[in-house]
Amino acid sequence: MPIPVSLIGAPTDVGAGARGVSMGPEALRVAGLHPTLEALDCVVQDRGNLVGPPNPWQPASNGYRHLSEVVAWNTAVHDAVYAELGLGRLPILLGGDHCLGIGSISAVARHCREQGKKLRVLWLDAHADFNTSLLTPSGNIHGMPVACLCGHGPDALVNIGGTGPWISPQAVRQIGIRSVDEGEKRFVHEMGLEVFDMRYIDEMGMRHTMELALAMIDSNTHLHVSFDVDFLDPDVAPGVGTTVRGGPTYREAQLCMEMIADCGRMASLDVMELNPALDVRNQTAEVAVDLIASLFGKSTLMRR
Ligand code: 5AB
Ligand code: MN
Ligand code: MN
Ligand code: MN
Repeated sequence: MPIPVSLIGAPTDVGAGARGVSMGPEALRVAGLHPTLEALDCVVQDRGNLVGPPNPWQPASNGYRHLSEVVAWNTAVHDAVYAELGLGRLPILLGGDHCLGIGSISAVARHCREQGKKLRVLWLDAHADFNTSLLTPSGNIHGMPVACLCGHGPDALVNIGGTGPWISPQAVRQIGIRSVDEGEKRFVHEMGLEVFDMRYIDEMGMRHTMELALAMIDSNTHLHVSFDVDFLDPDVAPGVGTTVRGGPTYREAQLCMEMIADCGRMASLDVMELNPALDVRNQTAEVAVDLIASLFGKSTLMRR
């Protein structure tokens, strides 16, 4: 059965520490995302790009950079993602920086609340993105979305689109983590987030990691994948603002995506933090599109 997919571009870097992820949506389109999905039995609608305020590039105030702009962009993302889910379509958010995971996942959680569905969020990232205004070393809100979604953040973000908190830490599985700030680390433990960090993946392997991350997902579970491209090792994905050495290889990442596809429950996706200004000949966008193809069932041996 063909899958109805909607592409939603969110060209902003208001939540990031480096400029340039605002060009991510176009780079993914140039790398052939739309035809790639169509070849995998998706019926694709490109909804174009959302609009929002420009990046004022100001220092942090009260622990946040650009809070009002971040709220405006996330409101637009929330509304767009929520609308696509209501149409029975699978939204793919093309970021843009990862602060937009707040708008996207709050919309998914709202949809699940209304439909009586369980939600599982896979957070593929080098970072835990669990900072608060008191813990953050930067004030950049792309380092805070998971905390905001769990109720730890400013009211305007915690309650975006309705009454938050939108998720509990128990709904989240983080994979690929290898850079967490000191205070953030303590808070991750305190809140009981389930983290499969790189040490875990090194020792246990990606297969075992994904078996655990996908455990207990049933036919009533909505699986959301939030893919920060800096999840990948910088050798294969240099085009991101915050590279961290020692990430999953190309094949480990492919296996991760293939196992998500096999579970058959992915119903929404974010592709975030791609920075074409730091890329070489759009190679990181091309790798991202390859991995998205695997998420949608492309398998090396055509098992389907
Ligand atoms: B990303 C850092 N922890 O809070 C902070 O790329 C980096 O969305 C956050 O994962 C990286 O500023 C945010 C140092
Ligand atoms: Mn992130
Ligand atoms: Mn990251
Ligand atoms: Mn980043």
